[in-house]
Amino acid sequence: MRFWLPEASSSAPEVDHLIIALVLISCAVLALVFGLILLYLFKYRAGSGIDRGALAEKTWRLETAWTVATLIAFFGLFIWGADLYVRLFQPPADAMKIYVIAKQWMWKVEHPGGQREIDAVHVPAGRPIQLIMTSEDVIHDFSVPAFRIKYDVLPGRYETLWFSADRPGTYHLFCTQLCGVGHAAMVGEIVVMAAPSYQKWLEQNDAGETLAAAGKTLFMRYGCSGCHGGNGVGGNESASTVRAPALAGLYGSPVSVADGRVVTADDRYIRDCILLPDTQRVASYSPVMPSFAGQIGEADLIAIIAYIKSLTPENPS
Ligand SMILES: [Cu+2]
Repeated sequence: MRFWLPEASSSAPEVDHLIIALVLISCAVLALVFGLILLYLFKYRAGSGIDRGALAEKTWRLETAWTVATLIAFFGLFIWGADLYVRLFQPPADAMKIYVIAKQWMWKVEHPGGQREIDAVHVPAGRPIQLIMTSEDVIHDFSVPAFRIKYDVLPGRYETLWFSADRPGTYHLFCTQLCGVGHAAMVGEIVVMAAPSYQKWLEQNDAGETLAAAGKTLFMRYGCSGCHGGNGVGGNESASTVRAPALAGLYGSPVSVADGRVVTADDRYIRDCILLPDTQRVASYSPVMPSFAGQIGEADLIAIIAYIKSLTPENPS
C-alpha cells in the first residue's frame, strides 16, 4: 500500500505542503512541551537533592521569545491557509463547467455538451474544471483525495469546486458526509483523459442535443417563454403580455435587484430567481413572477440555466 496518495491536481502539492508544515510545527511544539515535562519530572524527582520550595526565577527574555515565535508560526500558518483557501475557491474564468447532482446514493453528472453520467466524471487533463453541485435530498460531500479537494453538497443551493487535473488516470470519488444507509456505496471515479481521448469520449457519448438545447425545450414547457418573450428573448412588451427582464446576455452580468443590491447573474442567482423570485427581483419590475419551487427538478433547473446562459445579444433565442 502506498503511504502517500498521488498528487493529481495543480493545487494538490500546495495543500500537501501546508499540511506537512502544520504537522511538523505542531510536532515541534508538542515535543518541546512534553520534552520539558519529562526533563523536569526527572530533574526535580523526589530525592534529587534540589530545593523544590525555592522561588523560580522569571526570565522575561525567554518568555517573550517563546510567545512571539509561536505567534508568528501559527499566524503564518493561518495566512498561508487562508490564501490557499481563497484561491482554491475562486475558479478561473475560463473553467469548463460541469454540473453534479447528488442524491441518495449516487452522483449524477451533466456535461455542457449534453453527455450524462452516473458515478463517474470524465474530464480533459490540464484544463480547469468547475463543478457546480447540488443535492436532491440530504447533505452529501464531493471528495477526491488525489486532487485534495472536498466540499459539502447541499440541497437547495449551488456549491462550486474547481480543479485542474494534470495527469491522465482514474481517481476515486467519495461521498464524505454520512448520508444514510447507502453512504458507503456512494462512490465513483474521476477519469482524467488526454485531449484526443477526451474528444473521442465526448463523441461516443453524444446525447444528440446539448444541455442548453434540452433547456430550451423545458423553457417552453414550463411556460417561461410566455413572459420572457415568445422566443426566449424577453423584455419585449410586444412579444408578451407581461413585462419581464430580458434574458439575452444576462449570464455573468451585474443586476440591480429591488432591495438596492447589485448582484452578479450566476448560476445561483438564476436558480434563486426561478425558485424564490421575490428575494431577487430585478429593480423596476413588478412582482409577478411565480415561484417554481417544488415544480422543477434539479436536472431540469440545470438545463434551463444552461439555456439562459447560452442566450447572448447576438444569439438571443
Ligand atoms: Cu452522500
